[in-house]
Amino acid sequence: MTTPDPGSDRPLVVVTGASSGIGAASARALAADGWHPVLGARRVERLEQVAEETGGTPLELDVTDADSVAAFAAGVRDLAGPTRPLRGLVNNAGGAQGTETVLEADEDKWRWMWESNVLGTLRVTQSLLPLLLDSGDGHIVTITSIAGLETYDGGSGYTAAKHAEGALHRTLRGELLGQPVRLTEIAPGAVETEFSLVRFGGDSARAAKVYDGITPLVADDVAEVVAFAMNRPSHVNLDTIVLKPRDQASGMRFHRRT
Ligand code: 8X3
Repeated sequence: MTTPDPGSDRPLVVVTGASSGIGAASARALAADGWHPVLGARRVERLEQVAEETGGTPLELDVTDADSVAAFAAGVRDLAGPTRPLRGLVNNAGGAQGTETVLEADEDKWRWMWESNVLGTLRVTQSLLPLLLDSGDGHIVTITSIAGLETYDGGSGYTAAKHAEGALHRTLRGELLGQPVRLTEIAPGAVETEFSLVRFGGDSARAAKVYDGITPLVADDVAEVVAFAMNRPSHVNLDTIVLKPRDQASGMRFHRRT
């Protein structure tokens, strides 16, 4: 006798960058709302922890590597089926490296930001779109950033990549018009996660300064918005959602209490 899979009647949602931060929090929020999260990231051990908490499925994924994305997509295809369609994709993997001016810009950091934010989102979206369409009611949520809507000093590599990622996502809104798939762009401002630690190459003192004297958003604040958007009825498409801490007016303007 085989053990029934408790996730078999829950729709699948792929979450990239699911090992920590906004990705892990989104997986938790969606699991609580009845989704079966398929968790993609490079750090498999951490993914397994999130999988345990959410009843989800961990699958190794490096969005900067086309072969890794192909293997990941094959794994998702194996999990999906008529009782468990792939109905959601949360494009969350990505990040920033450095705060050099344009004059000092480091090409390797730019390349990594384009690979992880732009081409990563392209690869994952391309490979999963057929399954999302087959479900008859798909939804793509892309976590961009306020950096996809404005520029700020020292942010050129990241703002350029996030603008491009936003353009890719928004283009789909037109190209897929008439097809059963919704598209939501969520553009957060300052969220305290590992984001700044990665940006500053592991320098925790510099990372902490970003949030000095403000009350930043936390990953759960964004995750609640992801889940809210995905749980609207099929005819309701929340198109673009910008969320910032009350203490932030723009990428460069904060109210700091210190
Ligand atoms: C992170 C927000 O303002 O550092 O995506 O670009 S910001």
